[in-house]
Amino acid sequence: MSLSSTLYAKAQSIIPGGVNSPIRACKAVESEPLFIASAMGSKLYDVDGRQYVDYVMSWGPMLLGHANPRVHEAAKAALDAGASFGAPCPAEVDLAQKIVDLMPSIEMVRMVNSGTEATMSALRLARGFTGRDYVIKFDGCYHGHADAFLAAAGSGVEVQAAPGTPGVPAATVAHTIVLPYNNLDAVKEAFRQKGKDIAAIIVEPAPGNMGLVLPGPGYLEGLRAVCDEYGALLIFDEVITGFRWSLGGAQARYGVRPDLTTLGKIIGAGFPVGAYGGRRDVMEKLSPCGPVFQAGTLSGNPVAMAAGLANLRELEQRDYAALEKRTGELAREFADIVRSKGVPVQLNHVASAFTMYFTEQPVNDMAAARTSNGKIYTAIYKQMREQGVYLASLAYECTFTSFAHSEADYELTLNAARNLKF
Ligand code: KE4
Repeated sequence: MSLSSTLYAKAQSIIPGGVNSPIRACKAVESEPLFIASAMGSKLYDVDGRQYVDYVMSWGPMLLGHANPRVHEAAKAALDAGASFGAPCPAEVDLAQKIVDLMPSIEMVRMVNSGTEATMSALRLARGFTGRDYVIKFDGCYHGHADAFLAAAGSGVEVQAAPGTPGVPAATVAHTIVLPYNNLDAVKEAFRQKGKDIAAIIVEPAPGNMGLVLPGPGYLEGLRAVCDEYGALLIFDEVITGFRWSLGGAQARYGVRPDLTTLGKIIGAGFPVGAYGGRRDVMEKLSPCGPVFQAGTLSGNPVAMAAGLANLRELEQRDYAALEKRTGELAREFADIVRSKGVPVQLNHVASAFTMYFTEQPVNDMAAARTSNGKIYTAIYKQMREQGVYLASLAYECTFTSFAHSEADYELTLNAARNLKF
C-alpha cells in the first residue's frame, strides 16, 4: 500500500473526505488523491517519491513555478521579523501600490485571505454602494463559496436563482440572478426586469471554472455598457486571470474597465491572500472610512504580503508573450494527438491556460462544456498521472503552464499523450 493511500485512509477518518478542499479528493476522475511531499519549479513530488510535471500549479497561484527562490527568500525574511502583527505593516502598502500600479482600474485595494473573501466582500460593497440587492452571476462561473454565489440558475422565466447546495437558504439567493455566459440578450432582459434593483454583475472575464471559456466579441463591452446604462457595478473576478492573462490581468487584455476587481491566487504566490479593489468612490464606502463593514484578523499578513510582492516583481521581468506562444504550441499538439486517436477535441487557450473539451461543438458556455465526454477526461487524467503528468482532478478546470515549465516537461507530456489508449 502506498504511503499516499495510507495517509488518505487516515485523513478520511479525521478530515471530511480526507481533504481540505473537495476538488482535491479526485472523486470526479475516479482516483485517490496523491499526498505531496514537496514541489519545485514545474514538478510535484509525492510522498512515495514519484515526480510529476504539474499542470495544476496549486489551481493557479504558481505562475512562476513552485518554490521560486526570490519569493521564498522574501517570505523567510518576513517570517524572521514576525508572522503577524495585527497592525499595519510596510509590506501591505508595498503590495497595494504594486497592484494599483499594475491594474489602473484599481484606485484603492483591500487585502483579505482568499478569493472567496474577496468576492463576498466585493458583493457586499457593491450592494452597500448602490443600495440595491440583486446580483447577476453566470452559470459555470465560480466565485468561491460565499452563500450568495452558491446558486443554481432559476427557471427560464423567473430570473431568481435556487440554492446550489444544501445549507444555503432560498432567501440568501433570492437576489442572485444566474444567467448563461456569453449571452448579452439574457443580461439585457434581466436588467429590463430588475434593472433598478441590480447592484452588480460579477463575472470571470474569461471563465476558468467551466474549463477555460473565452468571452465572445463585444461580450465584456456589452456588460460594461449595460451596467453604465442602469447604474450597476461591473465586478471582474480575476482570481484566476489576474496577472496570468497579462501583468494587468484580463481587463488589460480585453480593454474593459470594471468598477471592482477581485484577486487571489497569484497575488499570494501560494500564501493565503485575496484582495478586492477598484473605483475610489466605491472603495471609500468601506469601513473604517465608510459604512460598509468588512474585517479580517490575518488580512495583509506580512509574510504573505512579502511573498506576493516578490512574486509580482519577478513576474514583471518575465516574457508573457513567449509563455503564451509555447503554451499554445503544447495545447495544440496535445489536442492533435488526442484527435489522432479518434476523439473529438475543442481547444480553448489563452496565455498560460488551456482546456480541451471532448465534444464536437465549440465550447463558449457551461451548457456546451457539459457536452464534453467526462469518461474521456477521466481516462486521460488516469493515464497521464500514471506516466508522471499531473492534470486537474476535474474536467471543468484549466490546465496551467508556468514560467518554470521546460522543453523536457513538454516532451514528457506529449510522449505520455501519445501512449493514451481509449
Ligand atoms: P478561494 O476562496 O478558493 O481562494 O477562491 C475562490 C475563487 C474565486 N474566484 C475564482 C474565479 C476562482 O477560480 C476561485 C477558486 N478557484 C478554485 C479552482 N478553480 C479553487 C480550487 C479549490 O476550491 O480547491
